[in-house]
Amino acid sequence: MDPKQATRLSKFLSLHLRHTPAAIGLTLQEGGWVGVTDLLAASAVHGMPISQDELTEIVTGSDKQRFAFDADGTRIRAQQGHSVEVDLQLLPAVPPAVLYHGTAPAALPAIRREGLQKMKRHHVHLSPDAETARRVGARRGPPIILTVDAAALLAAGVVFYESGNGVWLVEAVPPAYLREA
Ligand code: HQG
Repeated sequence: MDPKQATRLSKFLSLHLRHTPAAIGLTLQEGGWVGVTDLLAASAVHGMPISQDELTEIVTGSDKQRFAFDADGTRIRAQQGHSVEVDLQLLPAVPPAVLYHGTAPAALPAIRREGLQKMKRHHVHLSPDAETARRVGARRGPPIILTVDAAALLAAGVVFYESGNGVWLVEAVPPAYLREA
């Protein structure tokens, strides 16, 4: 598929599998799943026809593994990043001792004051390595990389979840657990 078309379809899927399923007549099932047939039909009706092959290419070819099929391939979901209320049924997991968060200079004063907040998403997103965090931060300008003392947060009782694509999710990170790299 032409990369521009892949990006266009991927953005459409992100929008409706994370944020506005109802806008194309979908309801996310428990776990954030929707039927593949329902999704393809709804997309076509709403001006974005996607073939089964294109969908498979987006799911398997996405650099960030944004989407996943279920075991028998009949349902699809976004792995993380939702703003709609959904229980992704993620299991608590033990994170690496250090995690990273990439952000923008403009957010720093507030982050120093309040720590990392989940803002519009369900969780704060943390990266397993500094390079990934740099890329996340660079979406908003020159990136700032923060180091998160995940071991200390875990010891303090904070629950960590790992999304299917290697993003670590937490409710919040207080300023005491952050260091500016
Ligand atoms: C910042 C993309 C002010 C936070 C990426 C970030 C990632 C605060 C922004 C994934 C704050 C929220 C997630 C506070 C945090 N005051 N600003 N107290 N606490 N912030 O997009 O982590 O392409 O919701 O630093 O690659 O940037 O969607 O989160 O700048 O993996 O698959 O508030 O989204 O993946 O922004 O990105 P976001 P994020 P996808």
